Amino acid sequence: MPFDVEMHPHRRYNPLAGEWILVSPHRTLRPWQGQREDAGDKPRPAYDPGCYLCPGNRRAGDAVNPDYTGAFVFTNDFSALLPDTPLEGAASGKELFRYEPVRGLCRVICFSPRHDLTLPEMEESQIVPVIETWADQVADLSHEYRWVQVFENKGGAMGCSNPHPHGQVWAGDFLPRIAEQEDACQKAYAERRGRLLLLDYLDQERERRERIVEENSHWTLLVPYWAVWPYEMLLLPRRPVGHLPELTPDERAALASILRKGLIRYDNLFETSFPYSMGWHGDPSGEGDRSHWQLHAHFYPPLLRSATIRKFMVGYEMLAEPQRDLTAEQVAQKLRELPEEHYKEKPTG
Ligand code: H2U
Ligand code: ZN
Repeated sequence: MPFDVEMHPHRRYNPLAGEWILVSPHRTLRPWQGQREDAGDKPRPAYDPGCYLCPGNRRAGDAVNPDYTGAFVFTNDFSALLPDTPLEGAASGKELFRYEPVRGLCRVICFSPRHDLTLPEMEESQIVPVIETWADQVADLSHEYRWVQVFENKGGAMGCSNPHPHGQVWAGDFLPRIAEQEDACQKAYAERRGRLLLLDYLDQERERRERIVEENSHWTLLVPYWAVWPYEMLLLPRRPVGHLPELTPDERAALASILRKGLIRYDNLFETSFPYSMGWHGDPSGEGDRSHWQLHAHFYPPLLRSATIRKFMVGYEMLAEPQRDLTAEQVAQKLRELPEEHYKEKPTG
């Protein structure tokens, strides 16, 4: 029997990060057992007096949230990065004990005053202000900081402490490891080919149509060929865009739409509020040519087989390299076949 990617173990290359992953599709030939047990998603009140993100409530220290109505941003009361780290007196350490001081800041972004909503349950018109806020934060912080990481950590499975819809932004004066890898890979590709890595990739995905989950006139949402997490997705604008502030009003509206649709598919997969970490990668700020960067968002959900059965990155993955069973093509098909309407909107009885 000749080699078949749908049947035989192989490695796939991630050209964006410059990493390999192991794919073992023969392990999924056993029948699909997508059981649907209760993940403990309880209905929540629109306002929770004990929530530190709800309007009017007290946070750590003495801060009190205003009676905000749209998106609301505040400085993280427990920031991992600080703007005033002393630089004087810092050496660079010895060869085997290197360090560098870092400066930065962390903010929390509430997506809505409503405690009971999540992005896929919000209207497109309510998601647009979230996108505006992301873009404004990047525009504001990239003057001072080299890497501005906008992200959302959703669900207890991802260690998120509060179900109130919110994300974060961390800005720092250094290029973190993943940003550095993506920068180097995109730069090398652009130098070699004179084109953008992710736009070339997108063109070929749009021809093959094996891994695309959702598309509109400005955006494509797909399961990347090199996905590591079972239901990982990559979201790309179709024209060259460096970072969120460059998006036109039309592109922002189309983004709200595709985000909502894609996240509804996620929720519908196991009929649960689907946990994930998602975040934006745009061009790093600072001097130098940045034209090799293409804006994109990654979605990394931990769930594997049901609302409670997650993939663990352990053993071989921690010690050798990431591995998956389901292929990216199988997953994209599964996501495409799901209903477009949110499962909570289904008429009951
Ligand atoms: P999670 O997405 O990890 O749940 O983060 C919520 C953030 O809110 C977390 O980074 C911050 C935590 O530091 N926080 C405050 O800034 N003020 C508070 O009163 C509680 C939590
Ligand atoms: Zn709340």
